[in-house]
Amino acid sequence: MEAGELEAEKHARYILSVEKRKDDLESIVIEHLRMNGAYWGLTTLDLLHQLGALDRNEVVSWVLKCQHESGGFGGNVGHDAHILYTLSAVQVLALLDNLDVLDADKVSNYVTGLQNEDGSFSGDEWGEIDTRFSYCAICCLSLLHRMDKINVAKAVSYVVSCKNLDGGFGCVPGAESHAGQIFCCVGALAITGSLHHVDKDLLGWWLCERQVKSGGLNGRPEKLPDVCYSWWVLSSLIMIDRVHWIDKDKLAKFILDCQDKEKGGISDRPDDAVDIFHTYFGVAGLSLLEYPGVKPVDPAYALPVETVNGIFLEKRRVASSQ
Ligand code: GRG
Repeated sequence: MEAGELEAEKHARYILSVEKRKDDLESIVIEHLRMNGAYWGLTTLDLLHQLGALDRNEVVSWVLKCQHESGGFGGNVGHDAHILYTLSAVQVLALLDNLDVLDADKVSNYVTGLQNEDGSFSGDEWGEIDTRFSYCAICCLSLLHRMDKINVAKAVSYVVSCKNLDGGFGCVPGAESHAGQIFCCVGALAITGSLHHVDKDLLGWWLCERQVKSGGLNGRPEKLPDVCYSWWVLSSLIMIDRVHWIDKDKLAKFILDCQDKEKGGISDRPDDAVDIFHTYFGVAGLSLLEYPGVKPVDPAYALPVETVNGIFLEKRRVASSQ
């Protein structure tokens, strides 16, 4: 793979420009989920070795302004708390090596309060249940070293109850397998050391069938390919050790074909309009493909490997010095 084909600097400049152009359509469209946008944008910058361009203190103080008394975070200042934004806030602070600014017990109490009797998680106080929220809760608590605050056995058994006969997973028991939900379920099982519940050959087969002629991946049968599935499918294949079942060069080419080579940014499919979500998942997909010049990303935590190592190796160091 040729390092020169990825327009790394232009993508970094595009990410920084979305942040600056607050009145532009793209900024307005993501206004209510700015915390997710911050996670996508900052992780992209870091994977491209460009995080230095950013005022870290400004980001950390904005993240803290989005926190509620409950311990959860909103998508922006003054917006309601939700587990989706709470995970993004924790990920952003982890990325900036600033998790210490958080009261980890307060955040974990919010997450713990969202676990239901059957082990599932609600996204917020209104109660919608989805395996996305199981992943968010488990990932968040793991990064905060507070996994003991939930009933892990029940959380795992709920995720397993969403497994289908095709080996995939859906958002609730009986729901259709979808690559995004598969990432959430496999990620939750990987983080909790429960991957033995996955039929790796069966799921690996379903996932590698997501690759279409152009080299891109779709999220379920008969659907169009989309750059974001480079992340959802590939990370899952890596976690179950079946990534060699797809054509990696063809996928890398598909992602590179979705770049705006002039202005930067990556779109869902070639020649479509770019956005920050697809720019992140395109770059993260290339990272999973070990594309030259892109930092390695952890397939379960969706953070740079060096960030994840910093969090878990540091904990081991502190524990062994006590
Ligand atoms: C930390 C990476 C990370 C994620 C946090 C929110 C979340 C956990 C995961 C979301 C997983 C998910 C459901 C992804 C799919 C997103 C998507 C493109 C959905 C589109 O669905 P359809 O049905 O599209 O509109 P298709 O491609 O099926 O036509």
